[in-house]
Amino acid sequence: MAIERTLTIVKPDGVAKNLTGAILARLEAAGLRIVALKRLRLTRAQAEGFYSVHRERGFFADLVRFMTEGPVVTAVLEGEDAIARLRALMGATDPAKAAAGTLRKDYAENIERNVIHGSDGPETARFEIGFFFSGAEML
Ligand code: 3AN
Repeated sequence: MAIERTLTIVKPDGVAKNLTGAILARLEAAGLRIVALKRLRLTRAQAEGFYSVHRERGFFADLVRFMTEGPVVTAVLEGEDAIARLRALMGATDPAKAAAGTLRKDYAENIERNVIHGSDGPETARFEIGFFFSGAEML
């Protein structure tokens, strides 16, 4: 297995509920290492840019509104097979379909307010890491 880097976001619902530490602790306990970390409030333009692959979807406007409603905490995670492992720890997009023991099963309200984002592949991870962090911010 290769060492990979991936991007996670504790979404506004997770930050508002003070779950940032609990969520990051679960990722660390599973062997993923935080190599960069920041808290910020996305502008509308940033949220639209980050989720531009979804711009034609019916839920896009709601998604942008949700992702800008309050601060998020975003991190770069490193580890073996980090991209797939983060996705497995998150669980399915819809928490009603998420497996027991996943973050979304435990903490998410619904398919939109689902507490955590994780890159879905190597190309997305590269784009998403570069969206938030410069090389000098990842050690
Ligand atoms: P994931 O976050 O599991 O990769 P994506 O990339 O398909 O899921 O969707 C991005 C985000 O868009 C989701 N995390 C969720 O907040 C929102 N979303 C996805 N599908 C729906 C939907 N059917 N209705 C409302 N929001 C959705």
